[in-house]
Amino acid sequence: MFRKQVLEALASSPITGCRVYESTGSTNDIALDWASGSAPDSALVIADQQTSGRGRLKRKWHTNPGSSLAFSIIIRPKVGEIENHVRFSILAVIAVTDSLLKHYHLQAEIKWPNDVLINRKKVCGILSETSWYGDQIQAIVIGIGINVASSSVPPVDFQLFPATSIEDELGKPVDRMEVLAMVVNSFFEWRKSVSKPDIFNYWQEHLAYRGEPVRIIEDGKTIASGRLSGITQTGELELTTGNDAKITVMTGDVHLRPGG
Ligand code: BT5
Repeated sequence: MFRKQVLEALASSPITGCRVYESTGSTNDIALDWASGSAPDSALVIADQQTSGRGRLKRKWHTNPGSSLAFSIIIRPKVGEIENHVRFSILAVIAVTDSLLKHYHLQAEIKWPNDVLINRKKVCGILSETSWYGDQIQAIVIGIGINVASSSVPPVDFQLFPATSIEDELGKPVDRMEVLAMVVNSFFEWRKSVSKPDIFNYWQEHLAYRGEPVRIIEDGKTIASGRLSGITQTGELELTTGNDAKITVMTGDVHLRPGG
């Protein structure tokens, strides 16, 4: 049933190959393994349930059956994309945000670097991983987890940051497969702009907490604080500190939190 629904939803998308699981450990693990072999560019791995879904830095990602989307897109970057390979996770966060804004008119925002929030609660997380063959990129795997129905939201003690689902925010049922098709199609549309500044403009315009006080946490300690002023053209977060100095923060083991 799940397989049939997925294949129907993706029938007119640019997906070139698809592995569908009722339940698996992590779609990123399957995709990385497939990418080390014969996976074509634009292949996709999806599961109804993940038993060891992964977040960044060994954190866990919760995927309940029948209520979430958990999928990984495999990209074999072409000339012009290789030098911009780090931007593929930005394409994913934009694809999700844009779909929620345009189709459901939800106030979706991007929490740097690549979470999607609705009403300041996390609805989607992205885990991008690159596999290398020597110094050549073999593939980029972009894992996307989206909470669609209410039952996809993990228990409060599992949440690092308040979480929500599309249905909770919309107040009505949503077709999971419609969300899948929209996000996948949007991702491939945005892929055409991977080398253009448009993606940074979009990222910046939809950035959560812009102009507001934030703290940057690393290993549980505040390493920087200030007003969030934006994103640089290389994707670093820019803060303005109390004495009007600008500081930038690189993606890494850092967490953004509201508050002065
Ligand atoms: C992420 O990590 O947000 C990236 C999540 C990527 C998940 C996708 S699903 C398909 C693919 N296959 C995988 O195995 N992974 C990818 P991070 O920023 O580290 O956030 C992880 C934290 O979010 C956890 O420590 C929890 O506190 C919280 N969390 C876990 N599951 C959640 C959920 N369903 N909704 C909201 N928050 C969640």
